[in-house]
Amino acid sequence: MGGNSKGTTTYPSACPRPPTKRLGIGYNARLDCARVGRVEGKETAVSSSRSSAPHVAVVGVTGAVGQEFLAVLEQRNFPFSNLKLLASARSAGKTQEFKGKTYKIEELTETSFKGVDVALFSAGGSISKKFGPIASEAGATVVDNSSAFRMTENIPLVVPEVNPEALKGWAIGRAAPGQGGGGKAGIIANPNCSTIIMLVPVTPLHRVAHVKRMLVSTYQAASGAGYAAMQELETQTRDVLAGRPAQPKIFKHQYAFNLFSHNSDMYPNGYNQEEMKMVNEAHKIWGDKSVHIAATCVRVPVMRAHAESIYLEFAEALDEKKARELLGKAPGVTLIDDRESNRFPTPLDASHKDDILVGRIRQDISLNGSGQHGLALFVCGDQLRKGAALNAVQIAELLL
Ligand code: 2RA
Repeated sequence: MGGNSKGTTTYPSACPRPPTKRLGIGYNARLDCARVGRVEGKETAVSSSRSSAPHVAVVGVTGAVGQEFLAVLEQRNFPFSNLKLLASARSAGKTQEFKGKTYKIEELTETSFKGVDVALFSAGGSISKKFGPIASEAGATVVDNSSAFRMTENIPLVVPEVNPEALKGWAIGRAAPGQGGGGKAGIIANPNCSTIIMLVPVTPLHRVAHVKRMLVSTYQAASGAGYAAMQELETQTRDVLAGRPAQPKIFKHQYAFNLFSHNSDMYPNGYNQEEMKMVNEAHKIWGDKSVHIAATCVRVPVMRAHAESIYLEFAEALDEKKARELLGKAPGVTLIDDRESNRFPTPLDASHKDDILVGRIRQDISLNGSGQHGLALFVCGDQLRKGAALNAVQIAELLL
C-alpha cells in the first residue's frame, strides 16, 4: 500500500488472499487491505469516509508506546480535528510537539473523554481497566494496548492484516450507536507485541496449508518493558564496560551482556504470562483453538525490536519455495532471506520499520521422509511500531 500527503489512498500491490473457510472469515479483504498501509520511509495518508475528522486522544503519551503513537499518527497523516494528550498528574503541564504545534499534556481524569471519538491507550492495564470503560461510555472508541481486555469475550482482538473482519460493523466514536450513527463502538484490544510479530508472517502460510502445531522462541527487546528498561540496558552496558558493577533495578537479573527468561509472572504449568499470551491470543485472533502452540520467551539485550524463531507443522504440504512466494506478497512482511551472503533479519534491520522481516525459511529436515510437513522461520519486528503503536493506529484506520 502506498499513499501521499494529499490525502489519497492507493491500494496495496499485495492484499491478503481472501481467507479460507477454515479461518471462518468472510469479509471484503480488498477493502480492508486498503486501510493497512506501509510507511516505507515516506508519509502515508489514509482517506476517510467520515464527513469530519475525529477528535483523537492519546492516553499515556509520555511512555515509549505513547511517543510512538504520535510518530505513527504523524507519519501516516492520520486525520484528526482535535488532539488531546493525556498522562498522569506527574506529566500534566509538560508540553509536546506534534506536527509543528505545541500541545499541553493534560492529566487523565474521568472527564477527559468529553467529545473524544477515538482514544489510543497505552498506560498499563490498571489505567485501561479504570478509564477504558469511562472513555467508551463517553462516546469514544478505545484502542487499548494493554492486556486488560484482550481475552474478554466480545472485545475484538485485532491484527489488521490477520483478522480485520473482527471489526465488521464497528465505527469510530460519534458514528457509534447512541451517538447518532449505526456502527458498533466500545473497546478494541491490541494484541501483545510478540503475538502480532508472530501472526503477521505466519497467517499467510496458515491460510494456505493450515498450521497444526507452532513452536516459537522469542528474543525480546528492552522496549517491551518500557523506557525505564531501555535506560537500564544503556546504563548497565556503560557501567560494565567501565568496570563498574551492573545495578539491576527493573529486572531481577543483570541485563547488559546477558539474557534471561521473560520477566512476566510464572504460571503453575511452568510457562510464564508472556508465553501463555502468545498461545491464548493466537487462538482468539485465528478463532481456532485446535492449533497446538507452545512458546519460550526470553529477554535479550537489544533495544527495540523483537526476534522470534518459529517452527510450523502444517496439515498440508507447503515447501519453502511456496512459503517464500506467499511471504513475498504478504502485507506487512518484508523478506530478507539471502542464504548466499548469510543475510537474514536482525533486530537492528527491523527497528523503526513497519514491516515484520522474515528469513531463514527452511524445510524441517527432521521430518524428511515422514510424510509430515514442517517449516522454520526467523522473524524480527519493531516492538514499539507493529508490536504496539502502528497496529493500534491501523485498527483506528480501519474504522475511519
Ligand atoms: C514485552 N509483552 O515484554 C511485552 C511487550 N508488549 O516485550
